[in-house]
Amino acid sequence: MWALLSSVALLLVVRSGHALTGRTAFAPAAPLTPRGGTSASVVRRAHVRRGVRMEGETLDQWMTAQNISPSLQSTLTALFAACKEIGYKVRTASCNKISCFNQFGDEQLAVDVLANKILFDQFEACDNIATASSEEEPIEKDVGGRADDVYSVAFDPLDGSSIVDTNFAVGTIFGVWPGTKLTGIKGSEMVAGGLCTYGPRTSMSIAIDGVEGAHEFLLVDDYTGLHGSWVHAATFTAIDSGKLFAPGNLRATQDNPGYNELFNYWLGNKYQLRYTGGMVPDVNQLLIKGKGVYVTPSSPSCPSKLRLLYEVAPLGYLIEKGGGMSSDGEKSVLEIPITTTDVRTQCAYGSEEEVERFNTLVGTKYAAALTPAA
Ligand code: AFP
Repeated sequence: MWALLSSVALLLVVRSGHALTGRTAFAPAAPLTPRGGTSASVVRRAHVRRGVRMEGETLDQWMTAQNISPSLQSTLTALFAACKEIGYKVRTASCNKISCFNQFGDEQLAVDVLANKILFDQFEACDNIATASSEEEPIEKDVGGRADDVYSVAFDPLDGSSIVDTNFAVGTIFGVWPGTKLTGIKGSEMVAGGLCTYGPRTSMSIAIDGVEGAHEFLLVDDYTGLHGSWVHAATFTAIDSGKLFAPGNLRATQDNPGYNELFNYWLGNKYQLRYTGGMVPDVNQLLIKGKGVYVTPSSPSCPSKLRLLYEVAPLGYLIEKGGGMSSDGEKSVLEIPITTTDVRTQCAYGSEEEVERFNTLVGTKYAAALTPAA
């Protein structure tokens, strides 16, 4: 009885705290601090109340413990807040045969357009973000951050928009660079990069400069009506050899003999096919499973459509920090100069052994024509 009463009391405190602050369910930066408790204590007590024990620090606790600078913390908080909202919009979208839509204000917007808007809105409200560029709007856009310490963010707001109607997992990809520029840079200069997966669960995989490994955060229900809290769930430090393959741009096997040979190697050696056609879950599985390989090679008739700034470099940063390797056929994708927002490249991610095999069999024979002149 006492347990039931205290549960109800906790719920009321949380609800009234939310109502008093007048914040929306997806408000960014400031953590919820209801009277009589911190956000962290609310999350922990709420889980215990339902008999579910979620271990792990909240996002704020974790970032502070990792000594991440306040300016980068506020940048990442804006990103996590946007992804939480996009996850909710994807979960609650309605779809026809071509697209999925959701409400934004009084408008019906396709979810990829909505995701783009949500990210820009969050970034414009963050004084530490100076420039942002989206695969949907491939320009360097001044988003108003004027703090002493500023960052620039490149992102693909909803990768896999062609599979969102089939309810496959989709995701957001992002890279964060110091300063105000998103061209004339390299992936190796990133200070954070990662992806958010909107699948049965909403999860964030992120790597941050100065923090060892790659890290997974899960969006868990905190029973506050705020659509969940981010909790640190896992650390990834190794991608080992293992017979799992994800073959992107498979049509290129028809006129890239090296890719054809690589594909036949996987089949002949009884590798396990794990490919959804969504780059976010297809690459993220390498961290989760701790093994395997993802490739998108080019061929004369089917060049890779993947963009270095919005997809290839951020995922290369994540995979390399998570203990794996990336390549464009000969070198790390983090070493390719990002001369324009439109540079495209083939790529491979995975264990050292698998990526070396990609370099040997696929190499760069059909990669040269990919990068448009600066
Ligand atoms: P969409 O956003 O247009 O659906 O493209 C997604 C994507 O760029 C990437 O997420 C996939 O890895 C790739 O396309 C899959 O395409 P193919 O396997 O047909 O090359």
